[in-house]
Amino acid sequence: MDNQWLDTIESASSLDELETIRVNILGKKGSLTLEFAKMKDIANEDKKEFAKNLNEKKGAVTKSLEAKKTILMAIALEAQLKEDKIDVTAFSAKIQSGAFHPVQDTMDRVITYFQNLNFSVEEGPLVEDDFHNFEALNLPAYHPARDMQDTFYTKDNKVLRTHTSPVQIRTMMSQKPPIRMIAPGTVFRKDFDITHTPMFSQVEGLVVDELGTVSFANLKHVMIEFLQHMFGEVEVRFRPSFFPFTEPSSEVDISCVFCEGKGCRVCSHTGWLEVLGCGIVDENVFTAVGYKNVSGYAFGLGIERFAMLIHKIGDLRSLFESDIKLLGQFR
Ligand code: 2NM
Repeated sequence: MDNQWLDTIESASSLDELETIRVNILGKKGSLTLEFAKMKDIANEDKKEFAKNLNEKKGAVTKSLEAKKTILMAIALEAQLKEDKIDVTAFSAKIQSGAFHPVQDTMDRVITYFQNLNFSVEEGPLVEDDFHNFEALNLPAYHPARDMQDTFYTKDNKVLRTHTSPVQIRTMMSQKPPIRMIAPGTVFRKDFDITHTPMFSQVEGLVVDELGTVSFANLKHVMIEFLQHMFGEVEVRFRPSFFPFTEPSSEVDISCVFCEGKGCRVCSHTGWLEVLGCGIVDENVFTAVGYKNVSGYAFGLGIERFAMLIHKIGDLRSLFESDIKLLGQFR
């Protein structure tokens, strides 16, 4: 087919040039468009043949334009990719990324660990009444153990909870056994020195099931697995202790994470660090919440202490100063 336009299209060496060619052929005043305008001068009996011929040419031109465009685009892309090579050694603007606060990070890790063991996460009020914070926990009025808790009182004789145990009381009073729960949250004690802040974070846990099904051996196993998850390959030891709400009770130590048990200033040259308290729930607690024929274990720990041991932070105060320079180190 005699089609001079095809040669012109074939000669295009860039997309811009091809577009100019397209307009020159198919635009309002394009050469092919003008050919169509000649139709009116063609004798009626020749019109059909003329139109058929032009349409064929137009079809070939359109196809050729498309084909050429595809080729030129591929060439342009190739050229751009060569041009756009990234210099990975070039300096770039510093990006400031955020970090979780070590207390929040530690809290999240403890919560996630117990959620994966099917413990529910329960919450309760920060301002508590005497019953939930003390009475139901086997700490009757004038019990000497109440002095252990340096309590903040409100004017209407409520307390800022001194532990999260009132959440366990509320959960037991609103749910039937079995219970597998943790209570994470803020607690308050009138205690302010180099190792104590009046506000801090705790996680306490509680498991209750039919009488005889929950043992101290179960508690030991869960505590050992948990502590080795949090601190790595540490030794764990249980010392007999006392809490009003558990009997028997135990304090739990891990081998010192600073000196690996050899003895250093942090562990007072004992090789051991105390990290949590636990025990078998005292029958008086179950009586207070109306539970019968059950047994259970409970445990409690301070999140700031955990965070300090995990991140090797020497001074408790640095966890409360919100100093970005310091917190940025715990990314
Ligand atoms: C601890 C240590 C030992 C504890 C006991 C209870 C409850 F409500 F079940 F009686 N909740 N938490 C407990 C036991 C807490 O913290 C050092």
